[in-house]
Amino acid sequence: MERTFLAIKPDGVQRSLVGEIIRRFEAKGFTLVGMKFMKVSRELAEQHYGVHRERPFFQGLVEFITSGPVVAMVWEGDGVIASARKMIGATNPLTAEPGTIRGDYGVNIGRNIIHGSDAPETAQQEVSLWFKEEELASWEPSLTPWIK
Ligand code: FUP
Repeated sequence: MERTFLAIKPDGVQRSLVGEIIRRFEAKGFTLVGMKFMKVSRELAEQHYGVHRERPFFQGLVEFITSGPVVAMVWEGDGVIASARKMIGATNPLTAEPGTIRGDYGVNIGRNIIHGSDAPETAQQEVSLWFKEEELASWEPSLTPWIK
């Protein structure tokens, strides 16, 4: 079953959007298989955003993601990687459609509330960067016959 990595960033936590965000993915029919509330180390932040290392916003991004606790999660479901990206919306909240998380709650590109893996390879890398295998639990929700 496909899995993706999602993280509610420090601004999402500070703005009390944790419940609302989890609610959306639960209501959609995806299954939560791992979750932790944690402060991100500089090392983890630099690894996670490694592709942006040379970009001008990199230092600010690392400062931001390490500035307060985040909610790191793994979600499972058919097409969950692309579907979660749609539910999250465009990187820049100004262009994110209403109805998406960033479109509904985001204002600034540097404070865009949530991260979601953008492709199968990055999903796999990010899940194993943030979680140990024993921190993930596969289970079958009783809704299964209705949505799968
Ligand atoms: P996304 O996959 O939508 O989270 O976006 P990217 O991987 O392209 O960017 C990662 C993060 O870098 C974004 F969430 C916000 C930040 N960023 C900026 O601050 N400025 C930019 O111009 C682009 C990205």
